[in-house]
Amino acid sequence: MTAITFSPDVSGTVTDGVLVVTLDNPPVNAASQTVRAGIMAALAHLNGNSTLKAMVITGAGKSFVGGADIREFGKPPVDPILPDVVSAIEASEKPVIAALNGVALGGGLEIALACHQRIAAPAAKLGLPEVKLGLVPGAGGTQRLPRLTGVAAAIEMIGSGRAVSAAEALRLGVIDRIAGGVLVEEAIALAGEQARRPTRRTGTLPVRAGAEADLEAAAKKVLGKARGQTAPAEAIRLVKLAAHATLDTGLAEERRTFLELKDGEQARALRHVFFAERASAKVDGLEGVQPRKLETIGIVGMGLMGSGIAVSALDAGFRVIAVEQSAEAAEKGRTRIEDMLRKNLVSGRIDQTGFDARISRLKTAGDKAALQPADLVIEAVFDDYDVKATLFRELEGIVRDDAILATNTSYLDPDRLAAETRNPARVIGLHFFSPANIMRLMEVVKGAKTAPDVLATGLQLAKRLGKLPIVCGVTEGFIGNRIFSAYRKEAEFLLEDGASPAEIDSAMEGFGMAMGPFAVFDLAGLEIAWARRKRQAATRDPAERYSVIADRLCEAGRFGQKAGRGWYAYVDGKRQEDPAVTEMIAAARREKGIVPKDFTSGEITRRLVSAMADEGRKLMAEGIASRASDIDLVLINGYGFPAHRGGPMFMAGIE
Ligand code: 3H9
Repeated sequence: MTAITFSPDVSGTVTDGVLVVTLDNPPVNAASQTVRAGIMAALAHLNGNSTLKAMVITGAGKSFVGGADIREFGKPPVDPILPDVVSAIEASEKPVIAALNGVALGGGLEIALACHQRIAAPAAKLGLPEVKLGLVPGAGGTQRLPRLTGVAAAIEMIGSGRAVSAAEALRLGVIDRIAGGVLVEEAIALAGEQARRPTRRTGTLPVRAGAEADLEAAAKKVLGKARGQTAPAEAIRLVKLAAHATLDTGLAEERRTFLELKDGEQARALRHVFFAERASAKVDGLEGVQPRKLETIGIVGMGLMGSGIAVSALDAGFRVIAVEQSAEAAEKGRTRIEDMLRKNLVSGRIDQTGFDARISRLKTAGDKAALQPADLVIEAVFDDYDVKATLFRELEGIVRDDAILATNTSYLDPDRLAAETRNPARVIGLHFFSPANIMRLMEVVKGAKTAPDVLATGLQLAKRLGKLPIVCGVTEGFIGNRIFSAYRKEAEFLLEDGASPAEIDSAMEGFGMAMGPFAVFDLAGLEIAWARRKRQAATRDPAERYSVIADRLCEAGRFGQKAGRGWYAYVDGKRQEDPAVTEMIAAARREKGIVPKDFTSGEITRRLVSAMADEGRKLMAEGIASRASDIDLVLINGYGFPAHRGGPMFMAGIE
């Protein structure tokens, strides 16, 4: 069988009169210009050659097509553009079958939707994730998908950007078959069948509008999560348009919207986040370093954090040994972990078999000696230096010499802790965020003496847990909490200068933060930061600006939401402004002779975001963060910074 070359990454072979076209553009078969040109050449070959009756398109490697080539988005489009390729596929005289061997995302699914039949491998994943890049599908997705699934399902899929499994795609009508055996062979057989039938073109199918209530419910769900993003609402508008406009009108409007969004600020920011995530996985000095074997994770402390870490590790398939100080405390911890797993069972996130498997991999004990088989032990005990130092020394006498010791401290110095042990090279910081089974961010703290394979193992653990690991050096609070402290300080200076807690919170929420700073301080409790400020008092530069308002709140017992009062008063759990706090702020202003001024929300957000970026600059200069984009990812994934703004460093233009 001789291969026909259509472009550098598109080739074909012929079997039983069917042209089998393979796209081969590693790493994910993105629909780059040469792929698009290759498909056009293959279509011309198919329709110009009387010995051929149909065509199958499939992908080499793990992906069918991972989408349009995102790297081309900053540049002017080059012909043939994807919408034209997709239209040419749909218009083909002879049938074209999509054989979906792996992920078919964005433009990849749009190519498949224009094919006349779709058959998928059982493990294939299909989706239109463009909204996650601040876009709408730009090659017919908003017009063709509803013709197959109905409007409500298309709103949900496109508006959320969620990928579906082959089984769900079949149920929704996105694909026609799931291959039971060899995908391409079955696709060739399907092509043979189609060649004898009238061609079904997705674009000519009527749209099942469905019940208005279902449609509105789907739209509401999508918009509820969109928080300030433009693309999801635009996607809904376009899908609804499919129900009453002609295909051509719908496609033209989709293209116009796609191009407008593509050059917008939100899409630029989300593209930055996409590439930032890929860049964060590349860590200098780890090329060729093999991570250590990880099967059993030990956890010390089964409070909220330790239990969350245990659930995350059980979810990822690890064996977990979790210990507490006594059998009674261990039993309580076990109940907490089981309750968290049961919640996931009830919500349908895991099934009974999955629940049972997790429980069977969990061992709890009231004695640290049980940690002996662990490959890596994470301590999640009270954040006190002496407690942790004693624990690390004890662990050295229990675990194997090659087991890794990880601290989940938020503020203590992992290098100092490591120095308490005989082998500091096996100590690392793994800073999880609470709730640890949900939050995606994990700061992986590289100590001065952490061995490269220990760091590589920390990163691999994070990846297996489905987390986003960001490597950082040792500093008080690491990347996230150091920036958060700078943010806190600046928010308090803004109070002194004239803004109120509610004005600042409302400005930051309008900007897109999940919660405003003062609401967050109250939720987290004010006492930990107070204790830290007291610790730092002796070494603080007297010339440095310092706001006493938070200290006064703590002195008055206003420790936050749990205490019923903090920056706000909480009446029946509801947050409201408190005249007592207003007076404390006014008093602090008077003492410093500050004449309060009015701030617009734009001024508030600019000052706070600049304060974050300034601290980020310092972290880079100190070598704590290796890339500005890593800092953006920490803020976005751990502190509720809106992804569609790209992060404080992106906003400040710092690369
Ligand atoms: C679109 O399609 C618009 C259309 O509607 C309209 C057009 C007119 N382009 O994630 P990984 C790179 S919008 C360019 O680690 P995995 C990535 O940067 C697009 N490059 O692999 C990385 O490079 P490097 C809609 C891409 O196996 C490498 O591939 N599509 C693209 O864990 C490996 O990536 C999407 O939004 C791309 N489209 O996951 C899908 N995709 O090694 C985005 C990846 O140099 N992609 N790269 O750092 C994904 O979700 C995942 O990459 C995927 C593979 C699931 C495909």
